Amino acid sequence: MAYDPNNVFARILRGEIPCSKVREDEHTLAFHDINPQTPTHVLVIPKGAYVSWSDFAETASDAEIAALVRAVGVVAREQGVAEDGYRVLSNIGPHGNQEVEHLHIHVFGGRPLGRMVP
Ligand code: DGP
Repeated sequence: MAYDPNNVFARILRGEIPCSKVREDEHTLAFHDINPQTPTHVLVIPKGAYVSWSDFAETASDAEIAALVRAVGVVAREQGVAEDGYRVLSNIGPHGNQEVEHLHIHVFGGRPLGRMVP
């Protein structure tokens, strides 16, 4: 799928839309979801223009991939959910109900999350 440079997360990255920032490094940005589903609901995104995990896995540098993985773990720790546990989720493509076509990882926590279906 082609990357749309005007998707909402691209606009957040360019500073055209505000966000409630949690952390940032050279390759990633983390911010609170506008419509939180759990007490902690943070989105972690790469700064590069990737729609899906496949795009990311096949074209991102090792440094970008490492930064995204690290950012998720750091966010969980810094948001105080690492000890009790949390859930990491990416919705990809139409079957995954991806709403924003810039790769993002949801970090959910702050309460028991139950079993995920499916
Ligand atoms: P999904 O693509 O279905 O994985 O979910 C996209 C998420 O992005 C959804 O939980 C709501 C969130 N979202 C959409 N627009 C904005 C926005 O402008 N700001 C923030 N912080 N979150 C947004």
